[in-house]
Amino acid sequence: MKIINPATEDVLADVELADLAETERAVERAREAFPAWRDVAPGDRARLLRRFADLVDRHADELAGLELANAGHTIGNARWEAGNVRDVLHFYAGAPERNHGRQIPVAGGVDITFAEPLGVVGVIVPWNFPMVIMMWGTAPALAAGNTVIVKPAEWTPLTALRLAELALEAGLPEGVLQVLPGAGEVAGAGLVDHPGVRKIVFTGSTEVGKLIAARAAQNVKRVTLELGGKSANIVFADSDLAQAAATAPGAVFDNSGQDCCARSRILVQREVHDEFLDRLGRAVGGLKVGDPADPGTDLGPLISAEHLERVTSFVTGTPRFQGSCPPGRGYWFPPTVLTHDSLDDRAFTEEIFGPVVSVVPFTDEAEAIQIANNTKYGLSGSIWTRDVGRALRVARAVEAGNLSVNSHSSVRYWTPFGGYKESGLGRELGPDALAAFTETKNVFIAH
Ligand code: TXE
Repeated sequence: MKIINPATEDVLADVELADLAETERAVERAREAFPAWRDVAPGDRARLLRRFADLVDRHADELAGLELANAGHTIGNARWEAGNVRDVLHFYAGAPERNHGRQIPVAGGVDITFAEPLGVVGVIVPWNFPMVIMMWGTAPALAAGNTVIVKPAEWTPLTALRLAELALEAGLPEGVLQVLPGAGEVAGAGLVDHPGVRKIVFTGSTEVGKLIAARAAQNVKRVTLELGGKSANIVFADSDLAQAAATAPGAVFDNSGQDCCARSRILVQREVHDEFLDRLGRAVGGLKVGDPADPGTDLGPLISAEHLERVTSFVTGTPRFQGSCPPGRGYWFPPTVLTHDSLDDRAFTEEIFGPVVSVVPFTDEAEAIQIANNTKYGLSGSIWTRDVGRALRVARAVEAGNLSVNSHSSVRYWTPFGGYKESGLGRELGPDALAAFTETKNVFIAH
């Protein structure tokens, strides 16, 4: 398959897609590599992961350049992402020696629990944050002693392929981490259906996530799902409005809105609604869309012509504000602000996954919570207020996995990340992610 630079439409590479037979061979290799990897001494496994992290660090510019070219990420974002991949590896490199079970008091013997690896784990990755999302699933899985097959998104396999090479260079044994470029319905579904794959970590659309959960259920395969979002950014009248308006664009337009955490519904208390909109309009007007390699660029292109068409289909009337974007080659879409007469508008209810944000008014706290929760999704959200009691009340009432108060920051590799409702199942990152890659075994020894 031709791999395209979304900013220029140039062909970057031609990558062969795995068929079902190749997928099965990858599973066989991962199964063969598993027993030896499981039995690597914890300290040695930790050292290998740290060496892998160091190589990522040494190749950070190269990896950032690949992500920039293949996914259209701005250079600032792509560098942050390479750093995140390194940090996630270092964080979970600390896990093998701490992945211990428990000894529970019983009569007549000793009772011990073990945290055992599952076996082969399939990590199915979307195109929006290719290397970061790959590593969120891969690092804890490897640290726990599993072998991993990564299925990158069709459009964006380049960083994943390079990371697999670096893993080998770091000394991870052959077969421990494989990257299998392929179509979702072939290689992806092949991993989901294969009884030898014991767990699937999937990030992508809610639609495909449901399909995967249903298919995985056929052999009671473990799944972690990170799916779509339509998160609320709730701005109360008592907030620092200048700060709320200045940061709102970044919270939805970062990565050109191709972010499952995008705060794509801004709910603003009525008395400050018009002032907020004015400020937001000015902030949006100042955003620069264009060459992702230019450090002054705020938004790069969308991932593909197909996705550009989908995003465009959501903007039917006249937007409240719209920025500009480059003409000519590349999949560009300008940052766009919508207001709505009806909260049933498709653009207000569905995940657009592009640089489009909706602004609607609310009257009081109860209405803000009601609108925020009136969605099948529940991934993230922000609350802007100076009243700490209100901040906590609203944070507890909003049905979402990752909330921030007077901030839009919701992703740290050492804190848990994941969604309520149809935004997902299970949590990634943080201290508990390892448990998602182990099976608890209980052994009783009579004496
Ligand atoms: O995702 P898919 P797409 C949302 C976003 C976007 C929409 C469609 O709204 O516009 O989904 O994106 C693999 N069995 N998100 O079509 O299809 C596929 O090859 C196994 C939100 O790209 O879900 C790819 O590797 N695997 C999101 C991965 O699943 C299958 C990120 C994701 O693709 C498969 C991406 C199958 N039957 C899109 N079908 C987020 N939450 O971050 C596809 N795949």
